[in-house]
Amino acid sequence: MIRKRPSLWLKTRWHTKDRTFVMDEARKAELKDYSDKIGKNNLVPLWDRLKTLVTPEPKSPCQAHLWQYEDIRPVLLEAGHLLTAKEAERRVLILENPGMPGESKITTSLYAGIQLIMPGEIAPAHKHSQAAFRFIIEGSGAYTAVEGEKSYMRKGDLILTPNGRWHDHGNEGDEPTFWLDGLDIPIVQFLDASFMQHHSEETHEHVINDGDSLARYGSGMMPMDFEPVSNTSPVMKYPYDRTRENLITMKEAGNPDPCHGYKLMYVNPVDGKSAIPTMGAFMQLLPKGFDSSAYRSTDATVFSVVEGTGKSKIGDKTFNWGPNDTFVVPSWHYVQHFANDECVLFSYSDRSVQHALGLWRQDRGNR
Ligand code: 1HN
Repeated sequence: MIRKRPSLWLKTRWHTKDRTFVMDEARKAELKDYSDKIGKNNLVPLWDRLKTLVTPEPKSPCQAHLWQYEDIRPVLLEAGHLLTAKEAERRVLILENPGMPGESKITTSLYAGIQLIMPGEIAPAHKHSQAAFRFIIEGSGAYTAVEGEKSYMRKGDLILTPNGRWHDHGNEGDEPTFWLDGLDIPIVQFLDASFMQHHSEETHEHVINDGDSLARYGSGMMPMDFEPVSNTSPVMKYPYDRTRENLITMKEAGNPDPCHGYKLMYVNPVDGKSAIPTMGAFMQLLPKGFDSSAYRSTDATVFSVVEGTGKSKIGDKTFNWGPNDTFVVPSWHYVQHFANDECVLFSYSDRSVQHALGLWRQDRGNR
């Protein structure tokens, strides 16, 4: 039965400051009974939820955090003696955000892990809907092969694994090799679009030489009549020696950005957009003594330190970092970097997704 209550508005006081109604206990109980009743039919009053659903600014469970390489390296090596890469499929320690325990996420939209492959090992070929990149931290002689193109790893290289392509790893050298894996797992999970397949052979046939795609697509030229097969960059490896040289040349020209120092984005040479559609990746150089202006943006960002030591103030916390450490800056948290030495920082985020959807915002620190 619907009761008419013309006098309802008289019973309610409106708090303009926090936009809430003040109700007496009887009315609160009445509304609680109502929501319990309709809940049985899987119905929920929006008036109970609106404030948490639509926030005036980003409010994330993601926390600022630093993972020191010295805490990861020895325990990952220990795993190297506990199980083979083949047994594990991928021998990886997930960098799990302390604000989202059990979720295998470093930010709400991104995954990060540190992977180890021991000399002589292979990690078998598979493919999946999730896109990945490898950012090399330590060791050489190992490779990632994507549909038969082997990219040998050196510190600071970025190697792509576009979604849906066969990929395997191997270590032909004599050093354990460590890298940071970045994947768009939470995005694919959110969209319920995950498929995965194992290859019938342990490794895909290796038929294309290291550097082949870089030569064809990544040198300011393109093969005649080239038709891209996807919106991921056709360049499989962005070698650090090139990236570093570009940053040094920019530094020599001077005029650093107050927030970023000298910063470059890894792009798909076909369209100038992000090299991987679901993940933006960047490399920046901070000159010795650089003290960046406070900056915040809506893309929570994962940083991996390549060279140098320094510290970052993220919100009200300060983290001291050095080579191979990883840290995360949550969405819409002010970040300010201080470089003790000349520093090089790799980073990645979901900026490309937010850009594509018209959601991305930044604030260059005019507080
Ligand atoms: C994967 O395929 C790799 O290929 C690494 O190295 C980490 C995490 C979840 C799902 C697939 C790799 C992964 C992954």
